[in-house]
Amino acid sequence: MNHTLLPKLTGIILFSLTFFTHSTLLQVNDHSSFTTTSEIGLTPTTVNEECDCPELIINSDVNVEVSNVTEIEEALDQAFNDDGNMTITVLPGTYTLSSNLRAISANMENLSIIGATGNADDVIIKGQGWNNNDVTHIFNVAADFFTVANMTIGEVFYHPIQVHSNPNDADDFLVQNVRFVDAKEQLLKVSGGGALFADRGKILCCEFEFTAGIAYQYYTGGIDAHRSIDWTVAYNTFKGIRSPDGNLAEHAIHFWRECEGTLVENNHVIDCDRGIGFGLGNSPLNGHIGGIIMNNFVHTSRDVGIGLEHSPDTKVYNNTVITDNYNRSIEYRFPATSNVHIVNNITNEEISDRSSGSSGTLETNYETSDLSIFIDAAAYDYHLASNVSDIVDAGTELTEVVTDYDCSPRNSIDIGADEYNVNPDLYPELVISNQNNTGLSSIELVVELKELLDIPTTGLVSFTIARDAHIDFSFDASLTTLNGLAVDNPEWTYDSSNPDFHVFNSTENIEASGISRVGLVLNYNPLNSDGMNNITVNILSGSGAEGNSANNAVSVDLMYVH
Ligand SMILES: [Ca+2]
Ligand SMILES: [Ca+2]
Ligand SMILES: [Ca+2]
Ligand SMILES: [Ca+2]
Repeated sequence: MNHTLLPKLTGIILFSLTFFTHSTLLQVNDHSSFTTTSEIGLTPTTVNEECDCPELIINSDVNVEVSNVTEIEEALDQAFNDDGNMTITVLPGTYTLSSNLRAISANMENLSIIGATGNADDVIIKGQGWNNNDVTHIFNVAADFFTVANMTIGEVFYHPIQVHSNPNDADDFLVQNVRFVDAKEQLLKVSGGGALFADRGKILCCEFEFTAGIAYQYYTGGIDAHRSIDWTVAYNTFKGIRSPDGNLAEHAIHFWRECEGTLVENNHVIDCDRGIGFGLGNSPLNGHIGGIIMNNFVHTSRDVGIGLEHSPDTKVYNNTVITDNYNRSIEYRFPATSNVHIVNNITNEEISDRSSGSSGTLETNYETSDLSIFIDAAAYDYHLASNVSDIVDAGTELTEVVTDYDCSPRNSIDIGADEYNVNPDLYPELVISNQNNTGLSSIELVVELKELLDIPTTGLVSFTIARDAHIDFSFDASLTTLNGLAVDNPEWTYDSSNPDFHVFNSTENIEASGISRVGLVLNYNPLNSDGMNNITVNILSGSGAEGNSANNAVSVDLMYVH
């Protein structure tokens, strides 16, 4: 299923379709996978069930393919000499470094290094093992707009990736669909030390893991970020970030030392010593400001799931946090941790200020020791197994939380990271034979009604098409095929009584994850003029028990000349 597209793209898609001229079959919808096809075969990766990573934007026309370590080194030399502006496509294979690659120096802006297949397992770049300092890093980054994607990196003495904020600040860093494994220290480090900040980094759809289920020493962690502003950490998985020693490992996700505005959402933390942390201790030099931690599944094995320490104005919304061997799932500590807002979290242990002088507001959190409310807590799957009345629809509505851990829509918000689906969600798509009409013409239009949440509709489903003087049709209730598609007209009735809309009503339920199609042959009349208009289809809110009206409309532009 590929039914989550960034909503902001919808306008672009509709706009671009008007420039397709003679296609015979165009599909228009809110959820399609219309994307720019890249010459290097990038495949968006799905981590959570319905969360798609964004299409990678390649910054340059200069694309160099590499298939061995020497070619990687030569490509990096070229990127250095050309001041960046290059894509290096890494063909499938295992690349074992015997010394560090050239650092990504500040002049090498707009450099992307991307695995060719889109599968992170197909390209492996590794060092000589965690205890051999011949290779300390894979990518050591001081340049702006550096992108790395679609590969596995690790087995190094320090960090698979280090992003610098000093003396050059690497802004707009992006890592996507990368597996970080088996380094001696933190798997991704953002280092501080000067007056500058690394801004707007993004860490998306990655995995951070010690493959033995435990690290080599306590001085390690997942993401360890200093002096970072407005970073996004989303759709990642963290596993086995655990210390073998008495001292704890650092958090799976830790932003501290003058970080600000971090968004941490839709991550899955599994069997780590500590989960998500903003700030550390009681010093502003080690603190964090603001930010949001939401829609995460967090499981820790030795210490806190979510910890705020010297972290004012931080929001902790709709997380599910299970803490083994520790009696606080969420902590907010020290006097500077003020005005925090902790809402709609499910925890198995308490949410506590530790009587440390911190202050904030707690609303509609839910603590339970009964892990049978989850689908499979033993496997760290914290989706709700049933309609628990104190959780489902029992949350506080929050403008920031519009989707859940699965990127499914929220409606009557639940507590915790997973929204339990009790209603189906329908959305429309249009398949149209022709968007350009000269004189009187015929258009074959198929309206598709698709169910998104694997729940069947109950009761009447209704949709409308706005009336338009250019368009006339007669509904054929016996039609079963149109434009190469099977259509379900016998299961629909047409109501012509509304002066503003053509109204269609179903006589059958739409199956879970099913599709029902209505086929129409439209007679199009330009009415002695030239111009553009559109066909707009809208599913009636609540019809068929459908529970999300945000995706119920679709429209397609029509060009006409007389
Ligand atoms: Ca900066
Ligand atoms: Ca709900
Ligand atoms: Ca869900
Ligand atoms: Ca809907």
